[in-house]
Amino acid sequence: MRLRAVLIISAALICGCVTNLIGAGAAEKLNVLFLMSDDMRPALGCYGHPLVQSPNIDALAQSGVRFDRAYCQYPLCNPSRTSLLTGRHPTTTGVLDNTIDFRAAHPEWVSLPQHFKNNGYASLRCGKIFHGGIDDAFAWDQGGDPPRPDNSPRKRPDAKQRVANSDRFVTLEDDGQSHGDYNVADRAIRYLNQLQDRPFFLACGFSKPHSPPTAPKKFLDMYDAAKIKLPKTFAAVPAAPKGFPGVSITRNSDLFIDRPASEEEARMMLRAYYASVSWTDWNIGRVMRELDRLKLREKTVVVFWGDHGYHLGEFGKWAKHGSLYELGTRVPLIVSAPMAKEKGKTATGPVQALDIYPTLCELCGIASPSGIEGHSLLPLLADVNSKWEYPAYSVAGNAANLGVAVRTRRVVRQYIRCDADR
Ligand SMILES: [Ca+2]
Repeated sequence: MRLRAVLIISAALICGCVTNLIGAGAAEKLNVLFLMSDDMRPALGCYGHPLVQSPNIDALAQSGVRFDRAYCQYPLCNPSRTSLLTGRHPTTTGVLDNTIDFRAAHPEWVSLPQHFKNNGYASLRCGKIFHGGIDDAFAWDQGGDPPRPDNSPRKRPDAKQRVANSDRFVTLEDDGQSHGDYNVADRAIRYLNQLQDRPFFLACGFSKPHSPPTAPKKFLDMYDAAKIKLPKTFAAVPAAPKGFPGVSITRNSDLFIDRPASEEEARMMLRAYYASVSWTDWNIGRVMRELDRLKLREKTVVVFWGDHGYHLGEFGKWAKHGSLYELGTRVPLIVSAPMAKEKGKTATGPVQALDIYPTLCELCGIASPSGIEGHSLLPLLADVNSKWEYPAYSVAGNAANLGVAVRTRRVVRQYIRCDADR
């Protein structure tokens, strides 16, 4: 009975929100600019980080709603992205690692960019949106990979190459023009200039700060390794905190693979990660300035999202694989919608990455396809203090051994204690 009452209230709020948010009788379709970053935890100025410089993402937060407790549904690229882009939990998609293409088992599902394409939008991809090598070929008008013949599982990355990339960071010349992420922003800018006559869904995915963290020298120079504090729970090798099962902290598979990290090395890696975050922010700024220059901002919903959390030495762990802790699952999420009443506000209730699918549909006046498991965030965009009773679920592991984390409003204290950035 209580659940029913909540649903009725939510429905009423949603109906009011659409009118209030995008204006009654708005004839013009809103565009979507979906900005993604790979392996960026909320180490950002607007999330209260004391060191990291992220002026462009901070400005975006000022123009919209920052979700302080947003969670990915699985702390790994492919399962997390597949969940968001299909609007379904990983336990529904069955995609629990980086090799599986959801299309193999579910050719009838409609992915988020495909849905916008089907509804008259120009659907454009630049950079990493689906996981590398597993693109949804029919979702895009431009920028997609060619169709794969059989949706077969993707080959696992070469283990030797992974180890070779471990424990190092890459310094670029000038503004980083030689790197793919610079070109991702360039391509997004080109698309924006081509898209004057149709509504667009432009997905722009940066590959950094994924390992190896990479940035031009001037971004590294923004941070002094000697001033970077290691987390209180720093350890040289992965070890579960007292009272938690050993399986809750798995071995490192991106950085410091199978070897201890010294405190000096850890500080240097933190510096490189922060620099890589700042360079990603700078590339995002390039795209946002072009959106403004073309006077498209008032017609465009902008979302910024990171695909999962990231350990930076907490509990001796680096990166994300297998971590259901706050550090592994909490992500940056900002939604900036034109005409939204709430600007520069923070929503504190737990929300899920898979809520983005129905949110974008509703903001753009498109019905969500059947089977979508998230909830539109429109009530929170209209009033960040709206009643929001949905929990956030995250899973890790495989079908035989699946760990589950559930977040509700009641675990706020626990989450603050776990976050070493605060
Ligand atoms: Ca990732």
